[in-house]
Amino acid sequence: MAGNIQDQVQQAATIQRNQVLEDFRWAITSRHASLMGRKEVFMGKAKFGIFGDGKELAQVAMARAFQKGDFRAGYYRDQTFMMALGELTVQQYFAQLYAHTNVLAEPASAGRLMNGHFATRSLNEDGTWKNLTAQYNSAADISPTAAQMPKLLGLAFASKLYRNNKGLKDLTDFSVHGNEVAWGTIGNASTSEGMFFESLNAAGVLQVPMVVAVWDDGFGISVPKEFHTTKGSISEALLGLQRTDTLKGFEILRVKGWDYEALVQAFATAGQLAREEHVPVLLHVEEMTQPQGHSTSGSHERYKTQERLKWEKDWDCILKFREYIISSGFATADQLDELEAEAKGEVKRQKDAAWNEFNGEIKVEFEQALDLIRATAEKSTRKIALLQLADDLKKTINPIRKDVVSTVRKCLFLLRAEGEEIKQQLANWYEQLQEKNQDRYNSHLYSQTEFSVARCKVIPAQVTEDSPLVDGREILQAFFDYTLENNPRFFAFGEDVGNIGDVNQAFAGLQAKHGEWRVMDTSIRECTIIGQGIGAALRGLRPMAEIQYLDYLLYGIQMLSDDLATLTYRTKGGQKAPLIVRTRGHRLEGVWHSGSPMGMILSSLRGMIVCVPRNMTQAAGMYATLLQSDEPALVIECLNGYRLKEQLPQNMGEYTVPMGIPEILREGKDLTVVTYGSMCRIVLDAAAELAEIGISLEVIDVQTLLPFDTHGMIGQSIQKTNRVVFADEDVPGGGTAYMMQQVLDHQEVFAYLDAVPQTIAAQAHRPAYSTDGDYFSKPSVEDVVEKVYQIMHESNPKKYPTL
Ligand SMILES: Cc1ncc(C[n+]2csc(CCOP(=O)(O)OP(=O)(O)O)c2C)c(N)n1
Repeated sequence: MAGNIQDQVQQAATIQRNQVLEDFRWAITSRHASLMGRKEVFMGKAKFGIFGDGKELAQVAMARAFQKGDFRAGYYRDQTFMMALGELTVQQYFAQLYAHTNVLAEPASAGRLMNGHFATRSLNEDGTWKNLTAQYNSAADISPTAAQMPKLLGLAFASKLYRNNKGLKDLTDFSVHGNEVAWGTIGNASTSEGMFFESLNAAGVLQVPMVVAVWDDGFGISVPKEFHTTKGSISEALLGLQRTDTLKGFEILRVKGWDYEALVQAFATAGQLAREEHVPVLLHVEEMTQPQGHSTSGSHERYKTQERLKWEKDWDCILKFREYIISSGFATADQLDELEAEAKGEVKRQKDAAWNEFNGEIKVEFEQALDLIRATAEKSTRKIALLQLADDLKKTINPIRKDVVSTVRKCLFLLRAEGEEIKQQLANWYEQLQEKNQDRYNSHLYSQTEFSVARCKVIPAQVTEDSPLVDGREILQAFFDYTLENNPRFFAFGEDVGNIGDVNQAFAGLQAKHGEWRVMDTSIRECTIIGQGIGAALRGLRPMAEIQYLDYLLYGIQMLSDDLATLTYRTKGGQKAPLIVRTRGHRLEGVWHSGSPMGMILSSLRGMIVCVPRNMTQAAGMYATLLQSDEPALVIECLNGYRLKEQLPQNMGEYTVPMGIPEILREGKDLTVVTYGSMCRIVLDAAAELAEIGISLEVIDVQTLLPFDTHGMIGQSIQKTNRVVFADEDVPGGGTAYMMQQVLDHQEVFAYLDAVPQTIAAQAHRPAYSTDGDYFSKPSVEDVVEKVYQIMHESNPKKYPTL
């Protein structure tokens, strides 16, 4: 079958002389960038290097098949591809190697990622989208092996939606009739990861335009491919995915990494098939090499045999390319030598320019610091010590910002007892520098544009006495119905979301009403459900990915943590993926359906919004806020809340719930209980019981854990009550510890506390089954009553005698 398709594209892939020489120029340019890059690391000018040598030829071929609007999701070997596309200059390549923090010098990550992590910028500075169909696009790389695969699926899936969902036809900045191909690259060893198989299976089911090129150099660092892959060959192992005349599946192609004509042919074939017919393609590129070994961390002579090392030299793709060019009569050896010399000179020139620009910025700060320290020393009683610090700094070879800042801080520490007039200049300079460094190293964890959740309009829910009482799930159903009607970019998908409208029926009837391209079922694959959402969101859509139960978020949390939560930060605002992940948890039944692993979530998802609505009215308002913003979010609905009655707001779909603003559910004066989610009802019940014996609880629902109480409302409450308890259903030291830390660190409450702040949490083990299991595992009304009473007893044992 592959043969027929290859014949069809023969015409398109006819090799031209100028094309060949252009490809040779990129291949050899990239090779010299790798060779010089390694030297820079060994000279101490960069910390670590990982390069694309040995993989050049396939990448120039891939670049030929790649079109505007297409997306790449790949890994650290792809420099040649990025250069050949014109999306990476050699100077930018070296700027990343040095960790240049200027986004103009290093547009992929502004120095935040180690070298070989590629990305194009999808956003203008103000956070608005660029026209993605007018540019070549690369998703922002991450280091975990195979983690590019789930979002690759989503990037390809977006084309499917753009082609089939008629409501998206006006979004011409994102797609031209779904013609865009998502191109993935992955090392042969990394195909052993579960997410690789999960992504491939999903792509085969969904029939999305995804081309996966496996760069096979026979090893994964030191481990040979026989240890990685069944039959030692990923294309052999995956033959069952091959489509047939009657069954849909993958097209599987094999090609040698040194065979230029075959590579051009194979990539053209793969691209055409994926683009026109939305057939996924696996392109196994074998017999690649790694001339300098895996990375600067070690040498491959340690684990490759002499024969293998010799083979790699003899079959080096650039050597073979030269032979091909000469034997085909496209150029002579002398002409190629000349081309190579030119390319090498250009790499050196751009490398030096990158270094001078990187180093030049630091040099300015370095000189300023030295001048200021010396000037300050002249006025100071600590003159000798200060001059010594300046001298030490001066002697540093290739000084970096850390050397400068660390010295200045030592100086300011020495100057602590000196008058303002002596240290002010240095201190002011340091303060300004720290602002710049904050922007260089610590900014953009969250959106800094007008699409940030902080800027969303707050519109209260309109509920009157006449508002009907309905099941919680119907509130959500009304919200989703409204949003599907009014926001064509919005779609929802997950296990059982489509036909039955999710296991709790918040989408019941909505697939029938709005169509199969808006409300969809997926197979059971949490990791790629997240990736599918990330990829679609990277292409301008507003996906809502459902994880059926919070306990199963673990399967998807790696993608959320490594990819989604870091996206804005690691591109310094160059890309966004406003994915909403919807799930449900906290309390129901047993070990895998009652979890509330908030500590895990809070530690791993900084960079995302985390909402914990206490009921479905709040949840719908939060979704409305999130859909106005461009921030990725996790919303955890209460598993036991879908059948509880709530009043249906009149302005459904329009009202919003602000992020980071707690709500006081009950006012009180003796003690503040800070909580969220299902625990709100328990704490309110406890408050009612305690009120009967004269203890007045103030109950605060934090509503969102990230961001957390941005206006300091909890601190204000503690100023009034002087006592506080943090309560949730996580293990001890999980979500409650986080809430306590946030309040103690940021709200200056210590002076107002009359009692030790305390926590109420679940047991450390997973919850036992059934109602009794729940009672003895999770916090109960009695637990809250007794804990609060104990605190009051300690304040006033006479009034509140021992229980
Ligand atoms: C999840 C994960 N595990 C381990 C690593 C460390 N690591 C980086 S590259 C690599 C080998 C990858 O080999 P392969 O996929 O064949 O790609 P190659 O480097 O040979 O191109 C390993 C183990 C990692 N980055 N991520």
